[in-house]
Amino acid sequence: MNVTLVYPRWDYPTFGQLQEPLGLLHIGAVLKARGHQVEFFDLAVDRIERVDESIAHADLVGISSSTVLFGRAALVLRRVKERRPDLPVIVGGPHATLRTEDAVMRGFDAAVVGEGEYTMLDLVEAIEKGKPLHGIAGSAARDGDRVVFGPDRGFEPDLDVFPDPDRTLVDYRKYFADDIEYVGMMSSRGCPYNCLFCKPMLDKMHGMRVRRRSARRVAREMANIASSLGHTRFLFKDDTMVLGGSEFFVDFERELAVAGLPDPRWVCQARVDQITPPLLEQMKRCGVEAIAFGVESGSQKVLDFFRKGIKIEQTIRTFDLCHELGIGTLAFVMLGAPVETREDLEATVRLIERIRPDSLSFSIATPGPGNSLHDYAVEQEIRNVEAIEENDYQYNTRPLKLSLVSAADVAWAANAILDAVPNAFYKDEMRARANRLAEGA
Ligand code: B12
Ligand code: SF4
Repeated sequence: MNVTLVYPRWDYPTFGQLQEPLGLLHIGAVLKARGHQVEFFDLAVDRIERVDESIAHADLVGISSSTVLFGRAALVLRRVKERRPDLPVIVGGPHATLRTEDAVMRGFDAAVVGEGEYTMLDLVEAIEKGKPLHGIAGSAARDGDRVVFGPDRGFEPDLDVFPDPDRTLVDYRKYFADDIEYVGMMSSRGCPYNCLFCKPMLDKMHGMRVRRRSARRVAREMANIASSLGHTRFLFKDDTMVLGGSEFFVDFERELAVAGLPDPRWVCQARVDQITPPLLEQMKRCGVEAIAFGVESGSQKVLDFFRKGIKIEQTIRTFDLCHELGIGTLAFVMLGAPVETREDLEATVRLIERIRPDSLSFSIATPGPGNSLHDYAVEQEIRNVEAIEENDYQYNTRPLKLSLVSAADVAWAANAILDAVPNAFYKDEMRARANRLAEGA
């Protein structure tokens, strides 16, 4: 079958190095392994007219969408159906997982819940055989006026059985910016923590248990990328790559050498409470250049409200350790908690001044579908934005009604933390966002 895969990042305000949508590259890989032909378009770098050309000879379209992109996913759906009403269009990714029924009612022929590799293959088989799409495990589809869910698919326990994401579908030259040339990787799926702005949503996407790929498979994938594409810098997108402690990285160091890639450079995300000196030293031996940490706030009260499960002292200790070992740091900060006061914002500014991250990025606490912050905001009647798709964590600046601070206070804190980090990436763009906060947009 000919399958057209689309990432609908169409006119989405973004900056910095674009990241390849790994989920669709995984779907592309399993389809190709079964002998299907795949064309892939990311509308951040490809013109929509190329999708029009592709669907002229396609048997199926697959779209991946987060919540913020869902309106754009629906536009692509409409455009496809205007040209080829007969062509099945399937949606997967975070929004289809979290708002499955809505996705089907919006007109998609099927919506995939959670991990998509096996479900996509079953849907393709059903289409090939002319069978109905409803009733397939891990998906939902319309049967007359009803949305019918297939049985729960669960999650593949052994991630090593999946093929590597198919990177031949992507032209990395379109993604790299300035000196930033990272190829995205994933060494695990899932996270055992319980942050208010993330859980239980993430469990629906990646399962309750953390599943890891073997160090050998990860190292081999990196070596293949180095030999086929010539890239040796990687960005691990795992939520909890360092959860397994030093053990994984001891294996990783050995496997990188076996795979013929002794000196890769990579960056990852981690929690401050996971870091120990031996772990950091072992990560350094494996090539870590920088780590991004969810610092979130300098107020313990706000951290506890977010159910973040970290202590301010752990943040300070971890940043000190990284500085000592020459490992770069990025701090993610979350402003706009409904319990936050001016004093809490000042504590956050002081913490950032104290830990001196090399770079920084701030978001605004946003009630997304399926996260506990959303339930809290509904209960407390403090949502400012009713339509969930209109929330986007950065550009929609007032997702919650804040009663303890003003928009100007939040903007002040955003500007002050940027002032404290002279070399933050994309500082001008973040400054512009901070200033929009002050306007109370
Ligand atoms: C890397 C990342 C980014 C990167 C790159 C995004 C990209 N191009 O992929 C950047 C930094 C740009 C980013 C930005 C944002 N992100 Co982000 N991001 C992630 C992260 C950490 C990893 C994504 C990933 O590659 N996963 C690995 C792949 C294998 O999983 P997957 O994409 O889910 O795909 C699987 C299934 O979903 C399914 N599937 C996916 N697509 C399709 C399509 C079809 C047809 C089928 C059948 C199946 C299928 O099958 C895949 C394989 O099993 C996730 C958290 C996470 N753990 O997934 C958050 C996450 C997706 N991001 C999130 C958010 C909120 C954002 C932002 C809105 C934040 C902001 N404004 O700053 C923006 C919006 C970006 C956008 N355009 O959508 C939320 C999404 C919540 C939601 N309801 O949509 C997540 C879940 C984080 C969280 N815990 O809140 N993000
Ligand atoms: S925010 Fe990070 S640490 Fe917290 S639950 Fe989500 S993935 Fe886990």
